[in-house]
Amino acid sequence: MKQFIAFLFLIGFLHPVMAEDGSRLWLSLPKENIRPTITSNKNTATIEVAVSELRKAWLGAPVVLNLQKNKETQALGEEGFVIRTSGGNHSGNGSAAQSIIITSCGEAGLLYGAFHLLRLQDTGADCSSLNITERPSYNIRILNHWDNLDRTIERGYAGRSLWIWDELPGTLSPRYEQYARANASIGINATVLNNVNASPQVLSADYLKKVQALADIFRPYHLKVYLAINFSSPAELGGLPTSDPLDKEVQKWWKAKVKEIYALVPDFGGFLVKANSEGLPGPQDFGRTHADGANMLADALKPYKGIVMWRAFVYSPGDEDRAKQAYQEFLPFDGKFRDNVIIQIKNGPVDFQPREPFSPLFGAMKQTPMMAEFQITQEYLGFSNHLCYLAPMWKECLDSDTYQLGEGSTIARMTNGALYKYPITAISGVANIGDDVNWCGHPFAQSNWYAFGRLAWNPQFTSEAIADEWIRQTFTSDPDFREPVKEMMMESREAIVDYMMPLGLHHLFAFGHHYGPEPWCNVPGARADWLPSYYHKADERGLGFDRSSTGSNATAQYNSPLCDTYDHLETCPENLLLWFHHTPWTYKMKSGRTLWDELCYTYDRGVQQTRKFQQVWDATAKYVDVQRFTEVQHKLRIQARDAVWWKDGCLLYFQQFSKRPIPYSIERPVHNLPDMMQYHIKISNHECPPYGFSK
Ligand code: GCW
Repeated sequence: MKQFIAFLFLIGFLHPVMAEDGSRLWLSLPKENIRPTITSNKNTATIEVAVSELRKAWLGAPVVLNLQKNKETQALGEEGFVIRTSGGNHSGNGSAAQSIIITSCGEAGLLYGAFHLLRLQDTGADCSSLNITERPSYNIRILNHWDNLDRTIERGYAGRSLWIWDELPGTLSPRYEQYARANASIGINATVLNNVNASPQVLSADYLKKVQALADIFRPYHLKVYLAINFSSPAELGGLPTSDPLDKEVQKWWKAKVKEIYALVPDFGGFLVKANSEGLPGPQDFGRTHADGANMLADALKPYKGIVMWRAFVYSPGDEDRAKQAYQEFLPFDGKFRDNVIIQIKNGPVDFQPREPFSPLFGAMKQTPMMAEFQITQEYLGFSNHLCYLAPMWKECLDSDTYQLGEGSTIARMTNGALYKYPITAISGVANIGDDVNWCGHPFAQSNWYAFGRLAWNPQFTSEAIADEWIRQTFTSDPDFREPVKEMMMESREAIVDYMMPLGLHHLFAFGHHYGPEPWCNVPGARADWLPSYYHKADERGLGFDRSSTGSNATAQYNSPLCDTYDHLETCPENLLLWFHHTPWTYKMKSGRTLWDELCYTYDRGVQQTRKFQQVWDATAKYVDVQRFTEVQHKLRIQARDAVWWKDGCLLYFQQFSKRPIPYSIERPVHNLPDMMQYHIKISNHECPPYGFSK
């Protein structure tokens, strides 16, 4: 053992790349020697952060931070900024320029400008002649933590919650500030601290003091705090006989609670609400509507400029196709919400699957602000074991055309104020952050936190450009590392779709934890819509959910021409085929293969991709420190093994229905279906490895 440790120490010592444990994230390394002057025309806590960030790491020309209202800065808003170089002869990082001036009409703009300048430096941009204007696309760029008060995290795979509630408000972990700093560096300006499956306790006087302590730390970083609330808090916490939103005492209770919150946190953002969803309480428990519930809270928050983010993630176990229910339930309330309510809609109509079509609600509401909810944590994408760069998946949704106001009504433009001038615009992501040293469990999962921030700032950025920035800041700019790794990131989501759920398959997951495949899963007494067979509908004829006009008619929820495109087998995009159509095994795909053969080839392609990722990564050893190299290598091995497990499990199971051979040119199964049906991939909720199988 001792010898082994000595060996590890030696390779660490001899290794050309400085040791890193991932805790730095993508942030600039402090620089020791060069100290250009950094000045500002005003001093506030936020401007001080901006100044100190530049003092720590900026190597170029002197920088002036200029808080100034003029026509240009006012047009960019308080979070927007201008960066210009002045004087000097221009070369390299701006050191030849006389100075660089960052101007904004808001202190937040100066903070974001400072981080932008550092990003330019760290990504190797030419800073000699800058003329940059930037403003964020959405007003609210918010993380949703599904963190419970006992520090477990629902669907969290990177350790325990960052918030050490027991110690707050007395003891303040240094990580609180580091968290705020990381968010500020990518423009995230809001955070919901607790799980949408909310405990009423978070609104107790004790907890609100803890919330206050966090808000105080976050404030200089321009990070606003929001809370998820439990709709029956008036009864459960306040002891009232009811939580009926039309009850005067209930309304009074919420008003008093909101007043108490703002006394502690004057810039509190508002509430996120999961109501009448998956067994949680809500207005319907009292015969009231989503609008009644949301508006009651909105009225309490309005005097303080607080908002309500009301989630549309609702579905019940009846006969109706789950994918249709949010639309059916919410559309009747279009235009019935207060102006400080925004409806938060998951990207797809079911639930963060590796691939879904976009939620048709985005193309339906005409008088209600809507915001997208993405999942940064990889509940359905291999937890923090699988390398999956999510920007392409989010872009796929944001760039989807809803056709609501004709061509070009993309989800990005439907929600960011381009097409509707609502007072609030927002975008949210379910956080993948925990107390692991590297924050996100998988070193590459950090790229998803990063990408969420960058896309929330500007959904027009390309996934590739964001990956490029992230790699340069997190690892190295060396093209021999950067290019292959970027390609791997860009292909990673599609690879996962291929080996987990290609061609529009969805929800084939094991019950409860959602890690491995269990298309056969049948938990006695479980709700039908929580079981894979509800979604894949495999039978001797074929595979897939008929959501066309001959089936559940979910296709009709999309605007023309999409409703027709999706409705017909021949025009439906093949990557959504089994989402919308129960398709015969013999159906001829565009490749000329039958559906069955295509399915086999696609699963196999996914497996082959994971092998390729291993090769790509192993070849990067000399560019990466030992710790991060080994961590990724280890996780890619798990991923490659899981991919085979997925392929064998799904193909062998579906083969029982297709009764066709797995094409002989692809890899043969290495597992037996009866074994797979008996064993589950073993995972524990908080840490993914140790890897193994259990009964
Ligand atoms: O994706 C499902 C998850 C639940 C989650 C729920 C939701 C927080 O499996 O864990 O609960 O969605 O989004 O409300």
